Amino acid sequence: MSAKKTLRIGLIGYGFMGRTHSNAYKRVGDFFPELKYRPVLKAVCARNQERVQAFAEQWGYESVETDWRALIAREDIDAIDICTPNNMHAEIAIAAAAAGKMVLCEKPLARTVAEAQPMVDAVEKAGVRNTVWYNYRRIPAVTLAKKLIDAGKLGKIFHYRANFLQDWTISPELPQGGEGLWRLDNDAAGSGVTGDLLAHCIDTAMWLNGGIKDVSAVTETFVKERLHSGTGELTKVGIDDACIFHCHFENGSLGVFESTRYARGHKALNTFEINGEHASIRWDLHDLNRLEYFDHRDDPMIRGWRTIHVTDGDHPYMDKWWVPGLSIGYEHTFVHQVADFLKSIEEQTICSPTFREAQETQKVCEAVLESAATRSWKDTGVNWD
Ligand code: SOE
Repeated sequence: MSAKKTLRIGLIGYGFMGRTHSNAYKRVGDFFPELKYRPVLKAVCARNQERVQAFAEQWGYESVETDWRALIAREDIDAIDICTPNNMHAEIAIAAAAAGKMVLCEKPLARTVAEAQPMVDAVEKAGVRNTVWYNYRRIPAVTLAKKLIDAGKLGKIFHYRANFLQDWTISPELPQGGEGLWRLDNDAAGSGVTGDLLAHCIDTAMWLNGGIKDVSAVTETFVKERLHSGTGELTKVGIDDACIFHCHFENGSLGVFESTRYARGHKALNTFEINGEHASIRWDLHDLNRLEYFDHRDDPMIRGWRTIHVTDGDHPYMDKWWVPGLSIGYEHTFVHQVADFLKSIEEQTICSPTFREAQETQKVCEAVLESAATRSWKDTGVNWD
């Protein structure tokens, strides 16, 4: 077997996403042996020397840095993977692209469209490979949904319905800011559930059903003040705790989206349902290996919702894992995205979603927040060809 080429990874940030990405880099070669590139865990970077050293030893990174600029300057790093709070994405990505590094960035691309655009410009000017970790596209059932829609199985689409419901910020005692709670600090995150959770739903929706043309939204901040971990002061909350919006898609269909982190009884209920002229499909992250399908063309005597257990070898990605009937999990979506990224290097293609595609999702998020703030419909300006 010819020697593998290496892709030397420099990871910035080691939280929850640092773990999912590191796991994916370590496992991809075992399950996608045909790939010509293999990731090397070259360095992980974070401010706290002791904690980043411990993470490096636990996961097998060869070295550590405490200044991301030093990491980007290293000649022995090929790709920078950004797992920081959203307010750091732009500066790091722009510097990495200027240094000729490939850039993988956690979602959302940035806090605003204006902050994200120079990121798109930087990677395209430098001609470096780039992708954004909208990982739910790479759940086999979601990829299968894309194949069914693109094959015309559903026919003309009339409705798209999506939820992303969680419950972890309901306590008023939860501070904003600081380790793991930056998502509650508007300065670090840029928004609440809109950029954190609806961004996933919007990316999936546009990937499956095309561009979102305009939106009408309502947001709410239920807990108005929280202690700020950084200042210790009781501070006004600037994020949206919950968001509901409806929209027109470019293809004439209507969309309804809801997200909250106050929904008792739901830990990560990410769902979509799509209704077409011939058929409907629906999917739920809590049962991620299944895609439900209804086809009006079935014999009326047996017409009804059927469950496709998306674990057969001819289902997307599933030939890489176990045997039919045995499921995979959330963590496999990151392995799939790393595999697709490595393949895109080999084939000189793109690994979707690119920064440019993720900027379109950013435009919808921003239009949603503007619509809610002005209690009016907002055009998104999305260009989703
Ligand atoms: C928290 O809401 C969170 O971790 C998001 O930030 C992730 O993107 C989502 O996949 C799970 O929930």
